[in-house]
Amino acid sequence: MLFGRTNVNKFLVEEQRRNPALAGDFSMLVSDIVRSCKAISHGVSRGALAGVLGDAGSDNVQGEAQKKLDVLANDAFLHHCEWGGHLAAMASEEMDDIYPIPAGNPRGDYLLVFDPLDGSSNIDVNLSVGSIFSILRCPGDIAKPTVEDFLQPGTQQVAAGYAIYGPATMLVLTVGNGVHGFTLDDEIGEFLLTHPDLKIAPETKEFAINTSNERFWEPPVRRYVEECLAGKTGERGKDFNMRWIASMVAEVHRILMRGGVFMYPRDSKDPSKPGRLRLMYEASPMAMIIEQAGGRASTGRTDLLKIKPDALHQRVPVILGSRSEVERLIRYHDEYDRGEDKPFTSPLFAERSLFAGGD
Ligand code: AFP
Repeated sequence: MLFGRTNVNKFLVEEQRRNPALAGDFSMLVSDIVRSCKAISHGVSRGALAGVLGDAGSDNVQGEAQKKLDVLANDAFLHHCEWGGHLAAMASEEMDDIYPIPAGNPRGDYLLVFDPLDGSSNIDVNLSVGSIFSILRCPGDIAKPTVEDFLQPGTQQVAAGYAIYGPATMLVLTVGNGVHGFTLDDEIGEFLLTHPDLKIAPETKEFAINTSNERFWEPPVRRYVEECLAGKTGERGKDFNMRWIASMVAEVHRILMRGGVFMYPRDSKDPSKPGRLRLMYEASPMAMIIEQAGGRASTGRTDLLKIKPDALHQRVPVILGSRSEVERLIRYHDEYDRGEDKPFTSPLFAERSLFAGGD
């Protein structure tokens, strides 16, 4: 087995031969992304030894305090992906505006969107974090890429993936032909195919949601969670487990490995934000991965992949994972919107007008 495993480069070349639509330098672009992830993995694993823990002393466009590793990971993506000639521009959760490929470097007709370090609150406590990316084609003039070029629904993604920096570093990738997992072999510096054709179990007994936000949830989500908590004696007739890692990459990875449902739903915490997670950097790429693995991804009312972004840093409600659970949650939203849901135990959530409205 030592020499038998497919590395990510071979996998990509084979995918490109299978699908001629993955034009020209696609596999080389993904190789640049892979190099970024290896560099970030190295920084994350060195932690305090490399002096990379702690705050950077700056805020990102969302007004969130940046960690040193947020900034370093962002720089790693820019540095590894700006010179290859495959991209017209990049957009990052950590940058206010799009980043056109600097003058002097050749440009290609792909766009790269990324969250360089997801789950940054986990960095300083040595827990799992990850990077998320999405590749689009540039529909406009590659000499003058604009924000509008990036505002495409998730269905237009050419590829999506993430790297998880956990006990082992893994890369999980889809180019529209299933979802495949590669594990980084530090000794040879390569990602090797270890988890081909991942499929999400359709049924589950695990859910992930930040229950400290319970008072802000809409009634359909409260109904779902109440039923899970009631366990064997309740509506669902089985006991559930709850998990919360505070890194979407880690939650999605667990769901890919053994099923489950992840929710960061619409809530009333901050009326200016319809959800916590970012559509282009988190929701769309993860939705592509989840659906390619046989799961389902929704806001509760709309398929995540069908949403055309209005803005680069737009936020959305996210419900994704095992198909049957997500479909149950969609049904609960529908029943609530049509006034056909069951009464709720809490008077707060029986007050329909508090949460009325769409996504
Ligand atoms: P950061 O990368 O900005 O730390 O955010 C991570 C994240 O967007 C997502 O990965 C988690 O699911 C979510 O935030 C966790 O948020 P809370 O635990 O604070 O609710």
